[in-house]
Amino acid sequence: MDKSLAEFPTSKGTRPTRKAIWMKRVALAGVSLVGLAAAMSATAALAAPALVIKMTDKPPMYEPTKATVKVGDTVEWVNDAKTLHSVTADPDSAQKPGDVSLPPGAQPFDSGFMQPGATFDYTFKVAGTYKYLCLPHEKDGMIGYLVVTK
Ligand SMILES: [Cu+2]
Repeated sequence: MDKSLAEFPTSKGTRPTRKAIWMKRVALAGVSLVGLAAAMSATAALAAPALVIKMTDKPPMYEPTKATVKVGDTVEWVNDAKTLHSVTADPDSAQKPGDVSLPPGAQPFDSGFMQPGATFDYTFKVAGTYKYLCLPHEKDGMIGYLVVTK
């Protein structure tokens, strides 16, 4: 009798099915775009102002007080005096309502305090009548008028 029984291993190597969990880590590389705008400083050719307005001390006033320019013109104010002056076309800065007025759609502007010899340039883009004042001399009636035509 052939006892040589080929015993097949009945025990199956049961391997528990393991789900391999694949964790994908997506590294998000932050792409930073370097703006070139900072490096691009446009140096526009300085055009001569269409009008120069002087600021004087005695009495404190703009000379000329009233003038007319065109849209696109640049007006230059010059502190031709020995004290501080300003070109203030901002209604919020007026002590007395009405001392500053701007045409509809015009943005307020303000030179801030100008030292003797300082200049301030502004290019008008909106037509209409501008009434502006000098911060130190509003009480003295230092108010200017500009009519900007199209
Ligand atoms: Cu002034």
